[in-house]
Amino acid sequence: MSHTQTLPKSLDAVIVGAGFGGMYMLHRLRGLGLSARIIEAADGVGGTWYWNRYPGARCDVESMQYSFSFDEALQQDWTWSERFAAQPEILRYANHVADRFDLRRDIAFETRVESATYDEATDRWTVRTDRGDVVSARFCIMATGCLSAARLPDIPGIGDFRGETYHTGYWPQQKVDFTGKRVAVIGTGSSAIQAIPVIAEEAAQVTVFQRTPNFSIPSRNAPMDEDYEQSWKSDYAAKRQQARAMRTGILYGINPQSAVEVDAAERTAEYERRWATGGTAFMGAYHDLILNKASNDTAAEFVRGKIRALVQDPETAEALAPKDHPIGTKRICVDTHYYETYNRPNVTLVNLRKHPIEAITATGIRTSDGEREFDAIVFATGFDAMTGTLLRIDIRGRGGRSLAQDWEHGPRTYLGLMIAGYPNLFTITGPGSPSVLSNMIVSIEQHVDWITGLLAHMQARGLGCVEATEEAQEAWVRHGMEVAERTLYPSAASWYMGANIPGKPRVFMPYIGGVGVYREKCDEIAAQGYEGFRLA
Ligand code: FAD
Ligand code: N01
Repeated sequence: MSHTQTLPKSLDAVIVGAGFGGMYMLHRLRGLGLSARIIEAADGVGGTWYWNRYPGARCDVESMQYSFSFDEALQQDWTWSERFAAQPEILRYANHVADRFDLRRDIAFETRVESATYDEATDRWTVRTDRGDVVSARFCIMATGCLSAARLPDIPGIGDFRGETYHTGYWPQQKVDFTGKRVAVIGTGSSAIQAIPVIAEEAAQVTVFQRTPNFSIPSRNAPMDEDYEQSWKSDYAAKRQQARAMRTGILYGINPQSAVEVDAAERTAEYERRWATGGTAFMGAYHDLILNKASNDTAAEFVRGKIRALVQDPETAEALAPKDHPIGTKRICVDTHYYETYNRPNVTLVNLRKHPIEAITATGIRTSDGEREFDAIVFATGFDAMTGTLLRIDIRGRGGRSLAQDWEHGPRTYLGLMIAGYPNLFTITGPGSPSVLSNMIVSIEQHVDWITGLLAHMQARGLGCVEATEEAQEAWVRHGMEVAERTLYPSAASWYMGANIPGKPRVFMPYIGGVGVYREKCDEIAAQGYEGFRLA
């Protein structure tokens, strides 16, 4: 379905977003015999992997795990070319899924949902789009993504620059050619850390504007090893099952020991081993790295030592070595030659802690130590995460209450799946669920399967309305906060805490209890007749 075809006036379900979440939801709703359409702002499927086409964009969950598990033939047929897949390959995979399951005929592309309003009299949602569609649906499923509201910083003069500007999260479809150009990169989060080494190979000069350094682990990416691929494919069902029980939904070894229980030599050997293996499994070196500051310090110091060894200029190395947050409490980055890139003659780091940005000008960027001229500026400045995309839609629940007001002091959900006062509205990987702390395809499948189970339960009993109770929601929000406070996470000014957006409430948004534990909780609630939900 393209945007030129009109959306039906009435449907069982509207799904917003055609990333992995929306696509799988559509597939499952069809299985229930429900009429459903996806409404998607982009002109293609893939969500994150459609929008984030910046150089170096790549997954940091291994390809064998960052893929759908719901269809055995799909997981057997698809072949990944690298240990960690790059964005173009993941986008091809998303398109393959759309074609294989014939999803496109039910997707309205290039159409943005502007509002969703619940009507108590009819028990239905009215969804309005920027193309003037008005669709009535019993269920409204937000598969809008946690990292899909890209954000430009509030830097004075940002509109004055006359050269090229890019945001990593809205990268053009055509290749951007930086050959011979002077390029500024603002930001040093995961996106920047992936993009900088690749841009530096092409551009004449790259100047990185860093406010806060991040910890990054080498990916050790490599072409897919056929034996490794086979070891997964021959045992996919069991391996997926094990992954679903893990804290992050990723199957890797987590050492049950505490980092402070072992002696320094043993600890260093373990960190060296994980550093050599590469990837986020580094954080599994000891089970308590995110729980105990003393343990965390040992891992953080190990990585700082690596940075000092990799970066030749001592002042640059020191500026790149994070000291303001425990390792892992901001999303750990995974790179290919990031730190080494600063040894190139065409790459310069500007430490904004010493010399803050004062303004963007017509020709460049002015900091407190002077102005530098550029041909292009890359904003790798991140997202209004978890709540941003939802709150860009005017969502109205019972009695006209607005989600923006209800979440004024931070998001409140039951299980990250539903919101009290908003019947029949679901949020896939919403705040209050493990979501961004996990392999998100595992979390997406779990949410979609759970919602499908609930809708089947309702169908079987002739029920038309489900809503989270205020009491269940309050208890879940409290539990989420208690669990977060037992960890080191709240001590970092991260986007998990809303800290990257001026004025955003500082609340730890995802659920840190673990993917396996959370799944059990959701299943238990379902088994008890959907405890905490009102069904009618
Ligand atoms: P998305 O893929 O974000 O899709 C949401 C869709 O909703 C988008 O297409 C958007 O256009 C659409 N949409 C939003 N609002 C509206 C609206 N109002 N109207 C119409 N359409 C709308 N996760 C991992 O687990 N491992 C990784 O290695 C990893 N790497 C990442 C790298 C990058 C650069 C980024 C940004 C994220 C990464 N993630 C990673 C997280 C990633 O977002 C998820 O893995 C997953 O792709 C999310 O799928 P989704 O369907 O939930 O959301
Ligand atoms: O965004 P970020 P991202 N002046 O918010 C800086 C996923 N992802 O797009 O920390 C100067 O992490 C900001 O500085 P500071 C992953 O979940 C995964 O990189 O606020 N600088 C920071 O350095 C990730 O966590 C992969 O001081 C400013 C940067 O911009 C999430 O997406 C790859 C500024 C933003 O970093 C977001 O990552 C890519 C200003 N005014 C993304 N404003 C994988 O590899 C902001 N910054 C899996």
